[in-house]
Amino acid sequence: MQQSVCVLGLGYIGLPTASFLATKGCKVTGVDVSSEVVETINRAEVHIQEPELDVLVRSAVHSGNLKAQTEPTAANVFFITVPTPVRDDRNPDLSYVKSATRAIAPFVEPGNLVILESTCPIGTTEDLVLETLIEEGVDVQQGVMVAHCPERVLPGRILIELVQNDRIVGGIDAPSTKAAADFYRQFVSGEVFETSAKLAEMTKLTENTFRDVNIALANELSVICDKHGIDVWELIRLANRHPRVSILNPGPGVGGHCIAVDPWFVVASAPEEARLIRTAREVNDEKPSWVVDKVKSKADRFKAPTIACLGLAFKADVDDLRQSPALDIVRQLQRDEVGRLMICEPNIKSHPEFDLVPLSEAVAEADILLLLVDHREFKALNAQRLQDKIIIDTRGVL
Ligand code: SAJ
Repeated sequence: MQQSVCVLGLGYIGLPTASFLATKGCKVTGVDVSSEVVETINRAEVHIQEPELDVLVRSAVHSGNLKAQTEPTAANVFFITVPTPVRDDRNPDLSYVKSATRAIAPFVEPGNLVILESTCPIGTTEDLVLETLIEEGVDVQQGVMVAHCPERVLPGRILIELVQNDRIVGGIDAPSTKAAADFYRQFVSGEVFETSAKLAEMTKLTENTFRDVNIALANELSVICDKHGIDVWELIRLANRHPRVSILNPGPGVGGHCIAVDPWFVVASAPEEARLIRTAREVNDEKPSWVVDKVKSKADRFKAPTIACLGLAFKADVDDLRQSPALDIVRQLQRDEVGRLMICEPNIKSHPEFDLVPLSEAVAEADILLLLVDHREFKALNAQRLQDKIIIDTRGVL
């Protein structure tokens, strides 16, 4: 029997998942609250930039197996892939998970499987998803299965990692765990590990926290090295020659919608205990202001400096500006009128706040070259052309 799947939330995780399952023969309904997103997908087009995603979506829609709409429908398997942001008070915002669960409740029947893929605080699968289904009148005792299987894909490599990464699957009970794990085993080449819902939730938070804490170490080292006039990149390269040392890269701060967010879920769940995790978040959050101060100290030498700001995205070779430290830095420089800014972001066509200029123009006119993102275009810059510029390279690529 053909499996029917309903995917709630057609963003960076939901759209690749829905399209991938459709090309593997599942009958997929993709659901998004935005009618613009729905129309784009039904035209076999994409609203997000990710390598090969356009090809996959085209093939999924043309096969007749992927249809997008604004309301859920009946299915054997429901995926919840909606955002779980952090609020200004650093507490998780689970309102999208709640409303997605409410939206599917009228369609969930005995034997169905509900999988939460969104990264979430410990206990969400049981205390929010399961409880909401019960509140909405779903008779979960009749064999409705609920599990958490956190997404783990890296933006820029989503379609590869969707298939190849190992998966952690934790159900609310043994049948849920088994059903969800068996579902993934049909499609992924990585290993599928079975555990409890809570442990699956904490595993995902731990992965992103590990990275945040390690980047914080690198960022702190970069500030210390600057004070001592030491090249932090050389330092890390040499220290990493030790067989048990592997320091990550410093940068202008940590961005995106995952690593800069998820550790706060751990802190919120254990505010007294999560001391290192909180401090790491603060170290990374303070880095953009440190970069701004650095630019100001160099700009002071000029009457009216032109500053080329290279990159706005949160990391290399993506068009995603969410929680981007580069964007934060450029905004601070503009607000403080530090100089004439020439902003270059090759991955987007335009920006509502800033005029974007071509790279060659920015480089030609700059007194100060501020490299904020290690996009491939910037890595390829000819050192000869930069000789007379002051370079502030937050990514260590020039
Ligand atoms: N960054 C540094 N230095 C580094 C590595 C990264 O400053 O050495 C910065 C990046 O520039 C960026 C931020 O950290 O601003 C995050 O980038 P990333 O590439 O480390 O991670 P994301 O946010 O794109 O994706 C992460 C991944 N998690 C892990 O690698 C543990 C991905 O596998 C998750 O699926 C994703 O979060 C998610 O959705 O949670």
